[in-house]
Amino acid sequence: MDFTQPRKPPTHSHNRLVLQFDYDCFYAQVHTNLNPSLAPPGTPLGIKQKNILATCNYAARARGVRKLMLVTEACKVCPELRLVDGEDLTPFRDVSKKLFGFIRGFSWCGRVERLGLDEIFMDVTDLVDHNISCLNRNGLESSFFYLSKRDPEKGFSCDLTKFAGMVEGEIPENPNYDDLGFLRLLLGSHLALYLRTRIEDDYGYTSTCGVSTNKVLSKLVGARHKPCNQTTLLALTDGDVTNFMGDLKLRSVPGIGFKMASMLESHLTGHSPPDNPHEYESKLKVGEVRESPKISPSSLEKMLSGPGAERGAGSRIWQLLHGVDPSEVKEASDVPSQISIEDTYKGLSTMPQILEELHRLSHSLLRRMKGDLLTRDDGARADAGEQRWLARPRTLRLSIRSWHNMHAQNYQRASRSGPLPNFVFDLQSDTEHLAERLVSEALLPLLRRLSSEKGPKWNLQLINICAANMVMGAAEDRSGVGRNIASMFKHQDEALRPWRVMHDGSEVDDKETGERNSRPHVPDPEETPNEVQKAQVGNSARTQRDIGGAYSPWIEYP
Ligand code: DGT
Ligand code: MG
Repeated sequence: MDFTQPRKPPTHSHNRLVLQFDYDCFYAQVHTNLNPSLAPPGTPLGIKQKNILATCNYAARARGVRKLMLVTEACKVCPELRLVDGEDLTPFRDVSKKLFGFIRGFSWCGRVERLGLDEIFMDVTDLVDHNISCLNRNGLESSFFYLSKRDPEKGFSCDLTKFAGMVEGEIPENPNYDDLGFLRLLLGSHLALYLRTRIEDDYGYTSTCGVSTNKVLSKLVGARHKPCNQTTLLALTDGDVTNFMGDLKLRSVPGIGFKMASMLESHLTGHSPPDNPHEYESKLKVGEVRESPKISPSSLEKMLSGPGAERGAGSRIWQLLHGVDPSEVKEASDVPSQISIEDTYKGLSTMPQILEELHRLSHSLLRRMKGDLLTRDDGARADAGEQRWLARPRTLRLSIRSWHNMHAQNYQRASRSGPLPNFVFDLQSDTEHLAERLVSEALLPLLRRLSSEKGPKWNLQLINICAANMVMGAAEDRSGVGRNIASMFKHQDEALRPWRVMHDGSEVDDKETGERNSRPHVPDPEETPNEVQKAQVGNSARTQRDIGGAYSPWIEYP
């Protein structure tokens, strides 16, 4: 190893302000709000999906119940635990959409990004900078935060002699109110409190928020005080940021996966990496890695090299180790880049079982497409009020994961794709009928093409069906939405860019179309990096998840 390679720390940018919201025990709050009698205050509640707890409320956590515990184990730990089935994701998605729309309404620049169902990033630099320019330094305790440039009455009062919520870092005895970085964080903390209070008062949802200068830092600091609280990372210098990062566990950094952490650990300690990195709990701290002379952007790049590796990944990890994250909060889009539904199984082996599941998943997919891609045409056409497709996916992809050798935990994921038949856009036919046709006319042929992947017999552990390759408007669309096709492609390109290099190594050639189906595995846009990680801990934790949205999480390095 060349120890002389440059280890220059990356440069921080302190000129943005990013808020990260994360609703507390989200699924549990959704069910409690739908049915308050379910869990009066103090009652432990778990949301189960199959045999696992997707989440539990904080009363349950206080009694030792944990997210992703087996239901049997949770009931042993807390016999009074109330359980609700959370397999139907519709209520979670509906609430998530509603709250996202609400928060987005406060943004001036539109940079509001949803990650998973319960996390939102919001770049509020413009709002905060405008308020800094209006600041009356002689009356800080009775300040007014303007939420609109045009309407001076729209806003809220706040006391800017102190931060709102918790602060990570030293608050100076005599703060410098000319320090733009300090002011941004101070004002950002009050905006965060205001928005959290509104979400709670107007909709009944408590949340946690992180306030910092980029997405990674705001997410990391937001997790410091849970639930129902917020934390501002008062890090005004590069040194403050690296200090904050130094004590964190490597695995807690969004974007650093199990494999990466175990690889780094074995690189630093000289021990061979564990057989199954997913089950491995690395205790390594960010600081230990960063300070090691063996680690540099180029050594990281070498470590990450291999088929499908992204160029520049070494520098990106080097940046993360220093808390540097140049990624922008993406502008919200009304159109998801793809919609997909999947479910996991203990091993589907007979054709009737597989057909039944394909039918069920198709039904969900079509319902999702209608929910996410149909819009009311209120004026562009003579027959105002008619529903039309905002966008149409062109490709249907069927992916399976099947056990080849259950004892060796040896499974393979494979997929085939083909055109999504036009009949699915027929608004006159009922969804049940369309789902049946989709199975028989499109999915079964794809399944037949997958039969070479199944081993001696079908033994399916996962089925995923995905409507991809979204095209805005439609050929027969007379309303002019088609004009946006170029910008849609540009947006889609941008949204998918982070994954372009992440080949799902087990995907196979799509022989019939002649194209290599090496499309990177696009992580579930409604799944946070955390969800990806959790799902890897125990796949049984993943039950039917429907996937859609152009809300791109960061790259999850393996
Ligand atoms: P929190 O944020 O710690 O107060 O708790 P939650 O429940 O909000 O957890 P979070 O933010 O990690 O995830 C949001 C929701 O997403 C959660 O209520 C259930 C679901 N979820 C998260 N991870 C997984 C997973 O690995 N499997 C399944 N099935 N659902 C998950
Ligand atoms: Mg949450």
